[in-house]
Amino acid sequence: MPLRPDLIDILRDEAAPIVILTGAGISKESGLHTFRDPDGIWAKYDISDVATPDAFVNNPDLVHHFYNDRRAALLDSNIQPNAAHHALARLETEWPGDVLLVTQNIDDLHGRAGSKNLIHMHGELLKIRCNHCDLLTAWADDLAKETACPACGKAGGLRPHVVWFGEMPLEMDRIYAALGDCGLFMSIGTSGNVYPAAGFVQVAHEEAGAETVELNLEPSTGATLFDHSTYGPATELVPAFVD
Ligand code: BV8
Repeated sequence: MPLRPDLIDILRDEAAPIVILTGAGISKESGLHTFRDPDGIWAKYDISDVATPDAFVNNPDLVHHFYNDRRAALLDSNIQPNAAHHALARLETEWPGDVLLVTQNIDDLHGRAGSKNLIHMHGELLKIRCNHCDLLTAWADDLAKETACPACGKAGGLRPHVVWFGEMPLEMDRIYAALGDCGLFMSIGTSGNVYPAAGFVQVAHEEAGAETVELNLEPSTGATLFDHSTYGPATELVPAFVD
């Protein structure tokens, strides 16, 4: 069922805490690829070759190449936050209650748009970390080619700061605490295929009794789990929702 405008007014009057989950669809109109659409990243690469801990052990050069290509795409000057990213940054400043933005995206477009209360649950493309000493630092072309960590000196541990399949997503305690206390949960631009993110709607519904809203180009895998849904491009739906 579509979201009733008076529901948002009621939630605003209550200063209801909001948790927003975003996925690759919100960055599509900025020019970045999604994963599971026909022209998506997983149509060109096999997940098991590039996005698992085993892939990095078996072929680190391919994994570095995969993420370096995506860094180059993200750093293209044509790639900028779009109207949906900006609208969510506005929501954070204008909403009377807490707004937590949880993104599965490893791009930096939410941050560039001005969102501050932001969790990158699957990591950040423009950071690199050391498996040996947990050094977390900004990615740099020469650093990625180093074999030794500049902090601990050990070789072979520098890896993209991303959460691969089989690894624990980041800041889960903080995310579940916010889900258990929210009045509104929104899911934007995600196909609902990857857990634990795909299960957040049920946590918000069952533990917090939250209203749940899906904004996406098309019904996601878990579309029936949402109380309300609206379908179309994020650059239209999200500003319309916020403003
Ligand atoms: C974990 C790396 C334990 C970073 C990514 C069975 C077997 C084996 C494993 C599992 C299993 N069941 C569950 C699992 C666990 C597994 C999993 O979910 N597998 C799936 C495939 C079944 N999950 C994990 O391993 C996770 N870790 O579970 O740890 C645990 C247990 C309990 C509690 C906590 C932890 C780790 C998952 C991390 C995966 N990392 N990638 C990278 O290289 O980017 S996943 C990858 O998918 C990306 O990170 C991406 O963010 C994520 C989600 O994809 P979406 O963002 O949804 O993108 P997608 O293309 O799918 O959809 C885009 C949507 O946008 C579409 O619906 C489209 O219609 C829409 N759209 C398009 N254009 C627009 C639009 N919408 C609006 N406007 C538009 N213009």
